[in-house]
Amino acid sequence: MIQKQLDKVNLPKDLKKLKYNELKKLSQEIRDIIIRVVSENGGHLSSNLGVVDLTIALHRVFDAPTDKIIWDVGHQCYTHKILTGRKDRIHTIRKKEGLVGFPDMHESEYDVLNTGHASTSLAFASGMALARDKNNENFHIIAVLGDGALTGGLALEALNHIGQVKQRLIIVLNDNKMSISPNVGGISKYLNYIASGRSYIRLKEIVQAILFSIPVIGKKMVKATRKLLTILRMMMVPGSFFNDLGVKYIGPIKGHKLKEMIEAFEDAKKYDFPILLHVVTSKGQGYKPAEENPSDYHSSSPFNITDGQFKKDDIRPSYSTVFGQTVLKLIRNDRKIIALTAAMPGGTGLDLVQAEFPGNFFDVGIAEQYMFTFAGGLALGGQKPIIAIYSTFMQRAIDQIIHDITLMKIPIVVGIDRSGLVGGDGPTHQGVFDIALLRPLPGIIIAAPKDENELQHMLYTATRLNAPVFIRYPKEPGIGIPFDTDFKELPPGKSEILRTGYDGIILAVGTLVYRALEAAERLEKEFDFHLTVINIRYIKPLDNDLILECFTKTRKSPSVPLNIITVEDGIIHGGFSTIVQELLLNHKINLYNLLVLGVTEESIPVSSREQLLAKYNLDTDGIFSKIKDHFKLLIID
Ligand SMILES: Cc1ncc(C[n+]2csc(CCOP(=O)(O)OP(=O)(O)O)c2C)c(N)n1
Repeated sequence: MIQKQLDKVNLPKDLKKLKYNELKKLSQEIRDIIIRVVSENGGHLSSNLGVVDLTIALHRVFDAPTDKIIWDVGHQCYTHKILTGRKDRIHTIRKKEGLVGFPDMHESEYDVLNTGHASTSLAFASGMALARDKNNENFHIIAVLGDGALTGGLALEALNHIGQVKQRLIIVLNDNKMSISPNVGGISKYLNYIASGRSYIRLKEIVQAILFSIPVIGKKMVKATRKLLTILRMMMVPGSFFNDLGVKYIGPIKGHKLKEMIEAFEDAKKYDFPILLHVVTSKGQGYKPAEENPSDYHSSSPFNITDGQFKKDDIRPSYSTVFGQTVLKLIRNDRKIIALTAAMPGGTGLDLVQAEFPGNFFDVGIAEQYMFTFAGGLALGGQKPIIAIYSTFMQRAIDQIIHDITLMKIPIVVGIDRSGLVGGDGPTHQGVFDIALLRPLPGIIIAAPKDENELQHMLYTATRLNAPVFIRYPKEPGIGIPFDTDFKELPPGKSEILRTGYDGIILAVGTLVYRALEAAERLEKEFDFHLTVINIRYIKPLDNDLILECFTKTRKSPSVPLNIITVEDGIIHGGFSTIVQELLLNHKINLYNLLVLGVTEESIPVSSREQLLAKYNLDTDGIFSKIKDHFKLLIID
């Protein structure tokens, strides 16, 4: 049997023994593994295929874990995990109790940081390099970031500072021209320009044109000037932007040529100031469907390897799709609406708007902070911005939301996608903090639809309100109910009673309402325990009147405690349940028996959404059992 190259490699040091042709074979073996694993588990296929060669070259040249390799975002870490002692567990990636899909310092000493959010690598590298120098240590620090991550303000702030402090530090810019979608903005254009070497090509054309116009000696001189052109190329192509900032630019380097990269990385060791190696790679390299359509395979669901078809059997629309479709409908009637995304047009459903109304759509790049303040400016100018953003990435813009939007009560609408528990990506991508972060902010409205119809009606209502409105919805398919064709207003501060019972009250938020409803029905059947279920709809302002009225109606006598259950898809500390507790306190309701159901841990493990809901007792079974146990219900005969 032919021995596989990967059989010889358990740790990065083993790469140093391999010849170039063996490294090339290894690269193919790793690609095959990544394609197979992602086709089964889902995951970040195209970014990982793009950096197989780059990762091999880095681990061949540097000595991790002494040298620190920092992966920006970290979604491209699969080859790194395979080469750093985890090849036997790579098939568990993104699964319950499996490897995390991002670097995780608790998982391996080779993972320098926990990452998931973009553009952090340069700031960490900068701080670590300065600390290393102050400690008189002597290892290399290598930050690998993509051209997408470079559009993030944090990365640019770091570059600005690195150019000033001038720590010894290696930046590898992995340029594949793509964020999740094609990269946007001036920096991206600039990188394309230097990667294509157009300035050099133009110069070469001019020089050759002049020389050819000189009779007889022209051709000889062309040859003689080749050397000169090479020198000129070195002078012209290098990115003056980086050099002028104080970070030496080297490149462009071909990111699928192992020898070229290995030589460049070896050479990089000699500098004692910050350098940036511009490595040009191709997203999806080695798997045709991903090469042709890198965005679709960026964060891929499972697929058939032979034809690349995704294995989706659920035809219910996602909340993101409903959001995108609704914004589209709204723009058809009101061209002042502007849809905004920070590098997530596909994930948020706003690609639908981009296709039909490109003038009413802006992808600002990985620039969440900018997006909120930009939206503030648009709104002050009379436009009607609608932002779609993942809950986890909104965390980055909390100051802009407070200082630039809510303190001035600027009316914007925000769709908080992937709110609550998020499957697959692990702790860095959870959307559980948004209620707790937003609820103290003055004058805002926070809504949570129970299904896709409520989402579209809430969005419609939000565009008619003169306030900052935040609508949170999870990453899961809609309920699959018939879709209302006409919009209707759902007045802020009004909840909905879905069923009535006089043994207690469930106050449920968002799409967990249906699970709470089902649990209540089972409790009635099996335990003769009758619960009112309220669909909260608006977390802020809360429908105090309706809730207090229900409390009054439900209390059996002044001496019997009121049974209350809160159900929310978010962290309980500072979340919805604390709003209910404030209500009880403010209205001097002292005699109650409260069961709080929500997320109880800040660091949430890797699992599917359904597994996570079950873990925190937020699925139907969990809500049912928790109520049964808490109120000590006995089976009826
Ligand atoms: C702050 C933040 N916003 C958005 C994202 C979602 N996101 C994950 S990867 C990615 C694209 C990154 O592009 P790039 O850095 O060029 O890496 P590539 O995937 O192309 O290798 C985006 C937008 C994120 N992880 N963090």
